[in-house]
Amino acid sequence: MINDLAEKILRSEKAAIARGISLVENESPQASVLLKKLYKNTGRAYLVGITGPPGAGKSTITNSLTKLLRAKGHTVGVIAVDPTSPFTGGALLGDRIRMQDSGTDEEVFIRSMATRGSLGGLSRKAKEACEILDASGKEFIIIETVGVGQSELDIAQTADTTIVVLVPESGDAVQTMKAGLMEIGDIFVINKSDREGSEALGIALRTMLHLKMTRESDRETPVVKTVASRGKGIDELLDLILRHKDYLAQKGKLESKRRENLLKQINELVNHRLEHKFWTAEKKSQLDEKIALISGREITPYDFVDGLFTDK
Ligand SMILES: Nc1nc2c(ncn2[C@@H]2O[C@H](COP(=O)(O)OP(=O)(O)O)[C@@H](O)[C@H]2O)c(=O)[nH]1
Ligand SMILES: [Mg+2]
Repeated sequence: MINDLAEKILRSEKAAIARGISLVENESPQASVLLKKLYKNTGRAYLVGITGPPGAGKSTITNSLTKLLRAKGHTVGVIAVDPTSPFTGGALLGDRIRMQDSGTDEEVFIRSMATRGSLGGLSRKAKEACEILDASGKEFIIIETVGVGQSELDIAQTADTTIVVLVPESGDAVQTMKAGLMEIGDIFVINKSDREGSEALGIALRTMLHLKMTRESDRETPVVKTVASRGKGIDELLDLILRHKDYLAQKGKLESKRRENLLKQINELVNHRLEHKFWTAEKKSQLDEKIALISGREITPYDFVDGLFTDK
């Protein structure tokens, strides 16, 4: 059955891709069987991460970018991770694209993943969903995440090219720096540049990026202004993505970036498995039993954990 599903995913059948991602999302034991079968067919897609504050226009940009890539004959997969609006966020994106022209397009696959369990789990699942899309032959995979927490930043960072979307009203550039977005952006987008303040944001951003460049990189991080709702600046954005792709390839950086991501992924898998194995029903009930005493300062958390590790 999984063999059959894998075959269909490799043939890029939409229903099979959807089923595969559901297995991943539900942490079905079959998910890892599937991922193992698909693995040798992955590594071919180019991953683009789009992150930034809620409402910055990430979905609108993803939508326009998808259409543009399709117009140029590329196949596209989209994973929208939106913990801030578990029920509508991603669905809106799907609907919007469906309402336009990608709904019946066999070469586009869009999926939103909401937080059901932990965010950490979500980051792992999003990456696994990307592997499925990759194996299905999508040339470009866009991952949209809200840039507000560590997990979201992790997801964004697994991309080959990470785009940070800012808007004039999202506050000043300093706030962006605090949120850790400055470090992860390969390309910065000032969206809603039809609004006041985009000039000032552009200047502040370029100044900070220039300082960053002189410190650590041989490449100046580009800033592009867009009005995504009118499709303005998206051509330029795609051009910058492709240029970054070339830059990574030429400098041998794509390979090292991906290897680093693999190491991270392996580490996450190990941690996940250890944690799962460690927390037996018995240990969980011990915790339930003792938590009141620990919080009442009668037992220290250190002694309690020592006990968990010595018990057998
Ligand atoms: N004025 C203006 N509105 C925009 C622009 N891009 C997107 N929007 C609107 O901003 C809102 C949030 O966009 P969305 O793509 O859902 O943001 P996300 O939360 O970052 O995914 C929507 O109502 C969009 O139509 C833009 O360039 N200018
Ligand atoms: Mg969105």
